[in-house]
Amino acid sequence: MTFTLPLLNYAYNSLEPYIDAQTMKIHHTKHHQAYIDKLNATLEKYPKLQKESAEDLLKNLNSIDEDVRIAVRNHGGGHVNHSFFWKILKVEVEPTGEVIKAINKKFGNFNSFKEKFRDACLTLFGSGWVWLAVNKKKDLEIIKSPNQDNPLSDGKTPVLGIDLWEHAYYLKYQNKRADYVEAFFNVIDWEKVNENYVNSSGA
Ligand code: MN3
Repeated sequence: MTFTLPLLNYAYNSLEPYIDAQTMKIHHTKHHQAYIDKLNATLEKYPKLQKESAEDLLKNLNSIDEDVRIAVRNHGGGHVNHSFFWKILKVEVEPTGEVIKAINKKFGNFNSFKEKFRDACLTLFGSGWVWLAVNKKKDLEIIKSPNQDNPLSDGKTPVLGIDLWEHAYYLKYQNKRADYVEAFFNVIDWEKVNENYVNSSGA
């Protein structure tokens, strides 16, 4: 079995003006596809690993042959992270549901959460992701990941995540990561994030 590019259930221009159509198209068809191609090439000689889901590969990195572990971590992470990211994007959905109750409980209020999340985004050095994830204690955590690492590899389940590689925003925002992060808050599909939260925490 080989991994394939998931289709988006929305048009590339549907997140405008916050994320532009050209960025979405290149990000999906070129960057995400490249992770998939490299993951498939990496697993060519490892038929046993091909039977696993990409998420399971990331959850069990330590059990993967050292020869391909880093490649699976990078390209498998790239595939899982982008597949996840596309699904949590939708324009102007009001924050809603159990996840917002949990956010308010953990961070005091939504604005305080947003501030902490933004700080994490702006202090992440280089390329990577910032996540809101559920840890083993069913508690919410803001996590900074370098490269294409995913909280799944640390036993945590992401419910929300932002791609902070420049390819995610450079065409429209250039070096202004803060503006991209601000715009991102207008394209979070809180209904999907809530679904992720409820499924991960048993809330
Ligand atoms: Mn990306």
